[in-house]
Amino acid sequence: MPTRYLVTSGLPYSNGRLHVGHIAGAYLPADTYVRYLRAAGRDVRFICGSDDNGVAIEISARQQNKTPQEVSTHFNQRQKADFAGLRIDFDVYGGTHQPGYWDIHRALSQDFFKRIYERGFFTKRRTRQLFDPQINRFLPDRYVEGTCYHPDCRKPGAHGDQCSSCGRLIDALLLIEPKSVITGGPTEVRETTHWYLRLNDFEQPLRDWLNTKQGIWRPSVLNFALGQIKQGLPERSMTRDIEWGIPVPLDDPDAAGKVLFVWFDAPIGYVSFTAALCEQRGERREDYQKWWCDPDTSIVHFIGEDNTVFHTLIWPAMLMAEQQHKLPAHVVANNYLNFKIGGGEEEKISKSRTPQESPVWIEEYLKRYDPDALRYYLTAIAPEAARTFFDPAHFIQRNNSELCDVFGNFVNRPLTFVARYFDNKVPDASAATDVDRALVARGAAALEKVGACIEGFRFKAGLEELMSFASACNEYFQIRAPWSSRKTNMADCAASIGTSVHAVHHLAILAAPFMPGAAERIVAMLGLDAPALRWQPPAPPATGRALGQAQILFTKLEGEEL
Ligand code: B3M
Ligand code: ZN
Repeated sequence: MPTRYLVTSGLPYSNGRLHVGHIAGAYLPADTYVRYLRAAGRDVRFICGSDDNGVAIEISARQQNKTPQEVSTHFNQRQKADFAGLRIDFDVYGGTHQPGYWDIHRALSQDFFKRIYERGFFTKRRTRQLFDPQINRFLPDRYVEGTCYHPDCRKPGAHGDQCSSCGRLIDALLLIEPKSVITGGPTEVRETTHWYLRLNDFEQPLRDWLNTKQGIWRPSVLNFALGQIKQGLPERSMTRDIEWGIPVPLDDPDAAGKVLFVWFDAPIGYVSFTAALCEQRGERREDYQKWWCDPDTSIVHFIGEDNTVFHTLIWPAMLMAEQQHKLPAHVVANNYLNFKIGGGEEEKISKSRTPQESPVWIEEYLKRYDPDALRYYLTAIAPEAARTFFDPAHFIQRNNSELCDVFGNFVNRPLTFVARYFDNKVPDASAATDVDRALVARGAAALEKVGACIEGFRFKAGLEELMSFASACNEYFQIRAPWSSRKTNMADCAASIGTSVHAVHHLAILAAPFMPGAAERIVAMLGLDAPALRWQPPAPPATGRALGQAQILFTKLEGEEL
């Protein structure tokens, strides 16, 4: 077992608000994983921040008549607040062009580039590139759109770097009928100079490394990456002709005015934010190496499916080329989460088409609803193996019939019983029966099973295990019927209620990685505090100990509300 875990979530571009699809993809599972690891006593750092450089931000700024700095800082703050509202608690939320992070990020990124340069893995090449004559500038790959040239795809809407339909890498110059995304006009081909990372030099090392992950990583991720290698990895330009970004650190007139490709510096953000975090905690900047250069640290990247190429091939190739930092132990990729209302069509959540006040935007959701309810639903429908969709009616139904009627109901019944008939003190469970002992054993087994699911990145299965324990608790309560034994056999009644209180404690521990707010509310109702959430079978509640005040755990939602 590794001694340390460095967990990252893909860095969101700081030019838009977060929606449920982002959260389900790269953030919620990572937060669940981190909470579990911490509860299990492991040493973890959880790293994220915004991806501020590059052309996407530059274009947004142009459209809004603002500077890239203004746009990226605004959305960096917005995203940070959204994450906090959902209780996605990073140790650091940096930003690749934000005050407090930019200096260190630029320095580390330039060092990275220079090391790869010195080791000879870049080819300097005079090339032809698509140019938009209307605005007199070269078009970075993201800003060219055309029809995919892969014969079995041929779909429109392919970008100059990657096809959004088939997901394969694209050479922009081969696109069929390329158009400028900025002006919509036709493009021209002109000459420029760039530095290309020779990915093909790493085909064999990448294949060997990926093969060590067989049976450990999700097959979809591995097969995709190995499939790309099989087709051959073209060299990729790591520099760009734009202004907003990290200057290319070479003493070469051809490098003047160019910046690093945003996908070159973005993953280095994971490293630079770790270094910034060390400084924030009063350590030295170099202490980040304990997390990035030490074989005892397990580095885990959580990402959305469209980032798979970069995290399984290009970033690892960069690491192999520069030779100072460790490769990730895991890359956990989720599929897209779409959106669907009633019997309507499944659609992508989009800045322009999805209504601004829709609760699929996290900012809107948090104005009205409980973050735990969303965390529950997004884990229950997690797109771990295939795309899934967010359906508001389905969300309400699962909130009401599962969270309220099963989980909340079981927590509420014994606790209100204790308040009513036992002076709100834990009753004496010494008359416990085999049925009581079986429930407690089942709780301990659930801890093992859910823990194994989370460590295996099967969050949905872990949540199902938790809910099946909650159902078992309800069945237990029905069978033991304390409302009737209260009249006939008080010792038996006390044993069933004491056991139920113990089971509620198990539920709090099990729920904590998934629904931290609910877990804290239960702990308060039990009259305990945070250490009670350690991932281990809890001791039986001491007879006579006073409980806190019982309250409703989850709120029912009405159909019309969403
Ligand atoms: N910003 C892409 C995205 O949001 C990108 C992730 C960077 S992770 C280093 O899809
Ligand atoms: Zn395609």
